[in-house]
Amino acid sequence: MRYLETFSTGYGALPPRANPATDAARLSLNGTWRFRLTPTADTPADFADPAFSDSGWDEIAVPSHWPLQRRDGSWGNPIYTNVRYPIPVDPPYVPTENPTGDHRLTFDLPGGWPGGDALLRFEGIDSCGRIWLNGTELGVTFGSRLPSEFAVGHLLRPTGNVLAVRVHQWSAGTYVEDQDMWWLPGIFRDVTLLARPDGGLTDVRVHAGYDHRTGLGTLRVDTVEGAVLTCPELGLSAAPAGFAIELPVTPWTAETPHLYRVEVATGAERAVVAVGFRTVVIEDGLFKVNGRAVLFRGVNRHEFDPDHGRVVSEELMRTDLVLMKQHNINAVRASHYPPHPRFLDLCDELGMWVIDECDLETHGFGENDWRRNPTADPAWRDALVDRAVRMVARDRNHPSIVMWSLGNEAGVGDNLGHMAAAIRALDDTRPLHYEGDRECRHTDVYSRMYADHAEVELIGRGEEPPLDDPELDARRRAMPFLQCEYAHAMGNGPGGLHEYQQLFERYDRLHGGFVWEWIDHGIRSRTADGREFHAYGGDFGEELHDGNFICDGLVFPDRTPSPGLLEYKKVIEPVRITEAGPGAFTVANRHDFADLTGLTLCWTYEIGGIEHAAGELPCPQLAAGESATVALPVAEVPGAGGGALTESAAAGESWWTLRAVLAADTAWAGAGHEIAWGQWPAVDASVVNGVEAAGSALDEAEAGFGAPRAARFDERGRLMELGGIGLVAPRIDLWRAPTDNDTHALAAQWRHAGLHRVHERTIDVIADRDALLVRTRVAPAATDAGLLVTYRWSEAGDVLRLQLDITPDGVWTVPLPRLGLRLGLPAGYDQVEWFGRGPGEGYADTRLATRVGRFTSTVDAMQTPYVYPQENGSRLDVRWANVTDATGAGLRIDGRSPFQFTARRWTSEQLDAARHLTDLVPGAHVWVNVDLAQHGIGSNSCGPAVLPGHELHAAPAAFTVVFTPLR
Ligand code: IPT
Repeated sequence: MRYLETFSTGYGALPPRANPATDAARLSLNGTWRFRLTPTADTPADFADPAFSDSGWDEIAVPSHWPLQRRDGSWGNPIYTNVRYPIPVDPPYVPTENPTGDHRLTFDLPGGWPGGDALLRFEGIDSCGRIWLNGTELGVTFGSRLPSEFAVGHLLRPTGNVLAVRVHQWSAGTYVEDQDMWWLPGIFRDVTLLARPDGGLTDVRVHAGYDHRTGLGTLRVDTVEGAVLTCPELGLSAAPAGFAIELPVTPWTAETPHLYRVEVATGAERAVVAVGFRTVVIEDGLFKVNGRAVLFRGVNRHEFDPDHGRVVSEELMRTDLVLMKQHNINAVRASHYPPHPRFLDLCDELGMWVIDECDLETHGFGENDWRRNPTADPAWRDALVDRAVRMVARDRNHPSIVMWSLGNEAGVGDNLGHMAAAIRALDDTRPLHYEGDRECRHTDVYSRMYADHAEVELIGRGEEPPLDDPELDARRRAMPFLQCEYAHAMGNGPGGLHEYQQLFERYDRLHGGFVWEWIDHGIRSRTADGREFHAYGGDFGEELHDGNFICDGLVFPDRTPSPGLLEYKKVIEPVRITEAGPGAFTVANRHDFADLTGLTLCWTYEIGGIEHAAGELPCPQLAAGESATVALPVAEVPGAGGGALTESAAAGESWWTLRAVLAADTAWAGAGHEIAWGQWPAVDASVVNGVEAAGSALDEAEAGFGAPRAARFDERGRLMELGGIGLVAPRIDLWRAPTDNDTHALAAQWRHAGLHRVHERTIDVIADRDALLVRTRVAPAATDAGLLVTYRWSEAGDVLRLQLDITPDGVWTVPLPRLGLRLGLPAGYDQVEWFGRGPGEGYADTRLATRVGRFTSTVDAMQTPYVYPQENGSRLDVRWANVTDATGAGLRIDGRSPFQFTARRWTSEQLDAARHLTDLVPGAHVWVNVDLAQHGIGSNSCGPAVLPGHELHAAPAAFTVVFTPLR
């Protein structure tokens, strides 16, 4: 059997270990290497010979994935499949067509390089590498996201060393690396040469526990005999390693990531390890750190760079963590493989709970009824245990890691038990996670993915349906619960986050979850005419692919936060600020550990969206879990006292907004960064608001319908012009470009019902002194379901009022995407100002991050650039909106009740037809939707559909809008 088609662990590598930063010499071998791509695995390995001439070869960057190094496809292309293997399922065999990248580097040792032992360390080769140094074979490595080290001291020369690495895209390892991501071969993580001084530190194993009852930490560092520990901050000076030392410490938590720099030294080598003291236990069915239950406000993070794939720079890793911290995220599941080791250092430093997951997924065997699943096949046992051991040996010194995960979607089988036993033998201080086994045979926590709200609630109550085996059932029922994946963040969404969070906060057993997922893996590409877009599955001509399912993150490929991330930030905010009766508000500290030192409260009082008064208040100093009621600064706000209707309030809705911001810079955000906020009306919004004001002005002006003045209608009663602006007449609109969460099934129902092609039949047009009455029936072909619509137009001067009455006719069996009006304005009307929710988009079940205020934007800026074009950009609870040109001329739209507003340069049908953002071409109009409502969003692309309260169904509706030309 060829070496790449064996169930083995590879050969030649040294036992795994941690790789702490030490003062021993090291040489990065990253850089420009020579490269040759061959179509099969069997080209003679001539290049391993130092005498071989690679002068005719191309150059390649290491680390890299070769298909992304040449974007013309000449080095192959990325392939995206979610579950299915892109190769026949025939383990351990792989196709004869097996792109094989030969990598070659000639290097000299730097001056002063010590003789003696040295290691060559590869942090990651995808999927199988065979390695030679100076003509001698070192071995073969599997485990793409795991390190391998080889002893090379005896082979090194001062100059002209030749390192040759053959990398196969497909190998036996492919069968256990079926994660939902691009298939991308290459030496994609660092390559380093490490000098190993005689008498140096071979491995360093840190144990650092914390007893919350005594405030004492326990430190033990296991390493080579004779090593000593020094840490001035802990008062340690040359203390012998290998013994437990008890001493008072500041503990480490993700919220308060206190690290001690401990030097571990022998005469020959010194390392500095970042030590965080914390103890993780499962107690009383709760997941506790340092004695307190923790709530995961987490995300699943794949490593991704839109240009380089899974080659991620340290800068990008920090960017990810800083963005997460800035958005109140406190936990990362390393989905679905151990991340680049630097990432974990940064998690220790910035504070993040981490689930470190083994590089194991065999999801595609599920397509074949799990026949020959590696998890259950004894032939794979050693290879899988090897993966688990390499993960733990590399990562166990990190305080940020609070759980080990056996892998993802690998079915069930005995090998999981062998992995679990191996992990426990190496580290019994962290609970084990694996979602794929409902019986939780090998785990310490109960984990699910995409369980809907109802199931999560049952589990919260401990009332989940029993397992067949009563013993296993009792065991599982005593476990803490988490959702290792939930709230599928594909495209517009996820909806329903708030409802999940309410459950997580209500039931102690629920420890929160990890949104799927952090980033859209769109690959930056260009159209033939040079316009940039992000590619997804199918864009590279793959014979099998899963389309844009690869774009399901909270940040866009360029790491711009999506509205979903802003919503998540608000939903999980660790401080909650709410109204507490007249003149007061409550601040609740929902951290698990941190107090509120370091936060300031900023307040504003706005009338009609315009700041009337503002100031700062000290934040009450609350311990985790405490809350306090604070008086509003009413005295500082002229006219805000007491909730009575005052003169200033009568000028428009008045709102209090209270924001908790950082008082000083932190490692991840500057002073002033907003953590949490609350907002509420100062007086009953229904009593006083701009809507009423506008409506009554019209009423007072004795609306009528006489000789057409500012408005011009055609013979069918369609509004063609207002105040000199030519319009595409307002008409009833039911369609939205389906979102990813509207799913193929729902969108198919909508299309089947014909909601994207409704026609409007004029029943009659009656003009009298008071009004122009237009009655129509709106309906698609082939169905008897329709809507009976009455438009009642009345005018006062320039002001035009429309009262709409809508009554369903026939039998409606599908929810409506939207219900409202669509009109077209000439393209120059592209500036928007509104009073309502903003600044960003919102939908019925994704509305928490929006606040009431007055906002200005442009039609272009109001589009949300989801990688796959779909409904986006709606603004909620809009009282009025001005759509104008650069001079301020245009149209004002007032709603008698708040409406949902969308403006874009293309129609919903064009948006629906587009496959990439570059397909969207501005036309002659700005299309405005004034909606009574839209159907909610949900997360049904891989999770629950829209919750019943956020569905939109055909029902009798009435709606009044007022149009005013602006000049
Ligand atoms: C789940 C996978 O674990 C994850 O990798 C990703 O594919 C996600 O789905 C969907 O984006 S598995 C699914 C069958 C629930």
